[in-house]
Amino acid sequence: MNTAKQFFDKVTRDRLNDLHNDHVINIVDRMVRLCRPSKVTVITDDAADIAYVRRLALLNGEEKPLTIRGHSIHYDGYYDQGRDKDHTRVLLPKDKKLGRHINTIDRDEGLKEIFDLMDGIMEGKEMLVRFFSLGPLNSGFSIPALQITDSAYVAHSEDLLYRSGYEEFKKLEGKPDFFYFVHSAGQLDELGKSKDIDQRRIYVDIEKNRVFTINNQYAGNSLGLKKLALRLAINKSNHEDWLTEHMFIMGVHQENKNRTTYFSGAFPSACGKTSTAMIPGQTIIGDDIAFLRMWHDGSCHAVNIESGIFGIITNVNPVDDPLIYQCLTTPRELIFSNVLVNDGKPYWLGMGQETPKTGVNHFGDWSKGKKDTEGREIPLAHKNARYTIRLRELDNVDPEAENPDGVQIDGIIYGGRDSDTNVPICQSLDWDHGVFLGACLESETTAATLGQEGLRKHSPMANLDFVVVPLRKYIANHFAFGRKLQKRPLIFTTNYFLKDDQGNYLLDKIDKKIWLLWAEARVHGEVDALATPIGYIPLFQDLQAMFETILHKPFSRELYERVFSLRVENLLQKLIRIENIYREENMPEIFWSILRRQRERLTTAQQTSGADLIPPSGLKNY
Ligand code: SPV
Ligand code: MN
Repeated sequence: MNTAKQFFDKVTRDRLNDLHNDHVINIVDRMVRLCRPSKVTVITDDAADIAYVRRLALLNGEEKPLTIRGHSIHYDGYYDQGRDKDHTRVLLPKDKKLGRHINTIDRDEGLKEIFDLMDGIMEGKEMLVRFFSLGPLNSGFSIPALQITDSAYVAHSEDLLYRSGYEEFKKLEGKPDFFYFVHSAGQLDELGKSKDIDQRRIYVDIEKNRVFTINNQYAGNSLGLKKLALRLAINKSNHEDWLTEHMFIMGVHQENKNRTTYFSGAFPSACGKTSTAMIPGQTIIGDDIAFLRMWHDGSCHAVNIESGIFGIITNVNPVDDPLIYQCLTTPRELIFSNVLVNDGKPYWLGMGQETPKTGVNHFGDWSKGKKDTEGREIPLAHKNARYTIRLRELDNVDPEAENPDGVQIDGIIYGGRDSDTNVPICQSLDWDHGVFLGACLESETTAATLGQEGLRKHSPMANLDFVVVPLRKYIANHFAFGRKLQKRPLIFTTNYFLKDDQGNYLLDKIDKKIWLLWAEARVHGEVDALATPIGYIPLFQDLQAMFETILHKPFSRELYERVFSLRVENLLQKLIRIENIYREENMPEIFWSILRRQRERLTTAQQTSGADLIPPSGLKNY
């Protein structure tokens, strides 16, 4: 019989044995026997080991060096450019029910299928075994995670995005309290792309805190610690008493005020989450995933489980995202994915400069006008093309980013891509109302997931794709979390995407800085607000002054009246959609009572004003 031992050299064996954790050894053993790599390499926290991973990615062609020092390019497959929701399934034990929003497969059936597909999947390849910490080192928030992969690109990306945690695993003292992820890019074609794309599978086993993912390379599918760990952590936190959220964490700073106020914010993919966290003048802790817990003093503390950014590069240009642009054009360790490369230089959509007519992109050799096999014109780069960097590379990283105690969160933002319904910024009436607004979040789909763009989709707390517990449980956990807190963060909604009838955006991208700073001022009780049926909105004179002093541009009363109008009919329509979604979810009564009151307030306003669209000047204070 094959024993795992024959694949291991002494160094590998010693490194595993040094962890004194039989669970780890058994998992690695089992996966080696199943996947049959030609070599197994265990990576510790040592700088030389970590450098080996990057070298390997360059050596085997998964990444290619670019002209600027430290930059490299990786291409996922042409059909592997976003999260694959159809093939991401939760393995469901016979006695469990989770809810309609979750794509499931019978657990026994799923395990059999995936193990059959994984049989010998790493033949001829090197298996990398890596250890990470989801969250800061030495932190009560954090969860150790074991990653097994045959992709040096995946292991390298994770090195940029997560804290190395080999030593953290030793602290487990043999316990099985960790997540694990097994990935294989599968058979590769001559360009290094995953060949068996029809056998792409991402199977999430919440029973055993593990995920198997094969025949893919796009980070949202392949990197265990990103969206796969998010799903496992949502399951764990919702069976305990804390929150795992699809949120940035940032320090908000008013000019001339010597304080930092921490906010977290949940936005669906490609809706301004990273660019909010990277607004000039602010500091970033994380841009994607946060763990939130009640702290000893009754406040809410949060940590970033990551230590890097896997950001969308489309439309990053010196005007709209100066900090990110600067970082993408200077030497540092950085992986571009799915952009066009010409003469060692990367090009992407919306970069604000001339782009070449030829090069190599996610399709292969590209020239302008080239069509794919379905006859569609291939853009110069994919809309969901990305960059991967370490946060500590950035000048605007917050000094508390590695604090094992996290930071105190005083404001929470829920934002969606919504062309015609919500106002640019609104503060909820209270915590429960804020949870309700988060639960009602809708957004128009983007290229970050495979499938059609521009469809309005409901995504509670921008987290629906990852919620692997019943929605009732997930939302109820939010209500309960706030109820326990003695110092509750204020909750806001934002919408950066309002459009006029011709489809033009009504606001500039940079205007989001004002909404954020207004919210910060609300936390400190420094500005008044107008109470409306949907919550508190800013007063014109405050915004006018802020636009003037902060952005040095005028903000007209006319624009204020327009963007802060209550689109009552659309808001009421939205409540109908929300009601239909949650009707089947057996929601707690508090949810329904908030919805009823929200509807009553809107209907009364509609009747009082006799209009479907009520500008702030037409609203009486509620
Ligand atoms: C997102 O799409 O929300 C991301 C990138 O953060 S992915 O890894 O694809 O999830
Ligand atoms: Mn995300």
